[in-house]
Amino acid sequence: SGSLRGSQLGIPCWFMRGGTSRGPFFRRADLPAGMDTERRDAVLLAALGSPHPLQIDGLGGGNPLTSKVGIVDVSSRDGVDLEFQFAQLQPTGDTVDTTANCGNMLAAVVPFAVEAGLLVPDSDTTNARVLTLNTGMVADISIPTPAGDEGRFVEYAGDAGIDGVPGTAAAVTINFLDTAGSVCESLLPTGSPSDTVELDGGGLVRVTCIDNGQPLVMIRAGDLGRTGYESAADLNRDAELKQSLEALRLQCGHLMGLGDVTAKNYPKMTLIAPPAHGGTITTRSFIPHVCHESIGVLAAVTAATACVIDGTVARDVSTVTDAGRGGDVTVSVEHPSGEFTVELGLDPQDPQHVTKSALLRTARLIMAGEVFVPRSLRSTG
Ligand code: NQM
Repeated sequence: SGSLRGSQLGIPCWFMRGGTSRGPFFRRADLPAGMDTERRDAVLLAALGSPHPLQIDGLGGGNPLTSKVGIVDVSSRDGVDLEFQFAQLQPTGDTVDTTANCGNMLAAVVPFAVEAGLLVPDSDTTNARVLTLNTGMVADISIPTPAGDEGRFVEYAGDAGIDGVPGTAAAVTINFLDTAGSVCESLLPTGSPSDTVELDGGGLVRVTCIDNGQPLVMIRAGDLGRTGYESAADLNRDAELKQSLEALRLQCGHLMGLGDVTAKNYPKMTLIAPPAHGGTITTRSFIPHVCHESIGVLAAVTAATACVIDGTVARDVSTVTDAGRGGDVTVSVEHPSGEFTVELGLDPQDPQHVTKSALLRTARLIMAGEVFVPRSLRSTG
């Protein structure tokens, strides 16, 4: 669907911030027929203006965090309200990757669904169960939907703050059910909580390969001659570090059963160090070639999970104590612009087993209308 304007096709689009990410959201039915992925990808690349470092001809913001797309539809599956497909584009690449998760864009899914008429709120709080099609992950999400003069609406204003976003906004609460092994086969895809791998310049380094919603390779920053407290900008200028991380990433991709990850956006390379501001652990997350200004949602869940598992490189670096284990554990994951709090639910019978996680995000509708792409991309049905 969409409107024609000369050589351009307008597609209904809601431009949203979800957590510390931003991008256009679409109803699945508004995109090319049958989700013909080639045509869909051409539409998404045109909408964002990729590839171009500034994405000058589209909606992208010149950073992987602002090169994201959400596609949403109601679900006909039992117990599921909405289906979400996340697409990661790149400023300078022409790839559209729908294989991994994004918990930040996920935070905008329920607000979007209300805005776009996919979900009609009937009480002050709207709860929805969202299936992320990328990996089959399920989350229960709630947002405030108070009654106004013209019916219920999404309340974006509130007093919840998340580091990496200015000001405060209404809380979007996200409860993940089991997220172990999203893109990987299991939580610890190498079969071990830590592995020793080779550095490109020679020498060995201990890493933890883990996936509790996002595949990560965790490394003690000190083992690479860094502190882990550097700014994202400083790390982004550190070409030598980036080269070592990329060599490790390609090696670990194979160890994690992911094959050749050259063109993949994961695993995310995560430098860790003891907390510096009263949190549980410090992180610097590469996604995977650019250092994140904060940390991804599922990257934070996965990093937090590593803090409670014996034998990981994170366990000893973190301040999680045995005393706190057995029930729920609160992990404060420090990152370049603050911290990210994750509540982990542990199996009382097996405190090494994380069964669920909860966290808070915010979201906002920035613009609603049509995004224009070349008419030649119109579906022929
Ligand atoms: O890990 C960036 C983000 C993300 C992904 C990335 C995310 C997540 O901050 O759930 O949210 O890791 O590429 O949006």
